[in-house]
Amino acid sequence: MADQVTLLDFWPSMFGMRCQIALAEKGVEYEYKDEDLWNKSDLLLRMNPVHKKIPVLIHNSKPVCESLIIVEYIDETWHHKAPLLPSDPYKRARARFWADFVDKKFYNLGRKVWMTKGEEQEAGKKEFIESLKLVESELGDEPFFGGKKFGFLDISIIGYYSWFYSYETCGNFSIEAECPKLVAWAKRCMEKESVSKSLPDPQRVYGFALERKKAMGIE
Ligand code: GS8
Repeated sequence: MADQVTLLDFWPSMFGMRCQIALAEKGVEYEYKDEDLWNKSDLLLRMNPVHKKIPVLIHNSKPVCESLIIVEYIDETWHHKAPLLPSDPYKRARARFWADFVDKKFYNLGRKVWMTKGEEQEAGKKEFIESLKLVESELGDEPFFGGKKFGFLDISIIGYYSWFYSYETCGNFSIEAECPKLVAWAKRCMEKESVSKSLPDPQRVYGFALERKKAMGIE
């Protein structure tokens, strides 16, 4: 029987983008369901009763939660094509370390940049730029974080690129001026169809960010 694959997602989510890119790299066909996170579906609540968050991958009725775990699951399940994690254990550990670093830093610092003002925003911006620079140094002179090939760590980070315009506009700074190699890497990733088709238009993301700020009474 053919695999039944469904992705519960929400379009501006960099976590959901990771799953979309991994599925595209593997050429897996799936049903995409965009959730209303302010009115969650019964399916989402049943499939992720612990965190009640997207993304959730449902594979033959079985849910897999947490985006990095989902990307690893996709890599292991559809292992015949486009390996995403490095085969070398040390490189694999290193890719997981940096993906974990990105999860601990980028989302919350990014929110400080687009959601807050004044001193809090300035402090968030400073720490965000420091984190971006640390990640950029891991890239070195390679075309991708996976070396010559696009892989797990590239997938873990690239979704944030669709938010760069919002961070820059709300925070009044240029990520390209701070981290030119990182932005060149992001543009390289965008040449891949699996990435360009999975990332939303940065202007649309910015519109969403402004809507959220308005809804929360900021500005
Ligand atoms: C984060 C998912 C998440 O934050 C992962 O999958 O990697 N560590 C998880 N999902 C958010 C949407 S993206 O901002 C979410 O579903 N939020 C709903 C809620 O908090 O109620």
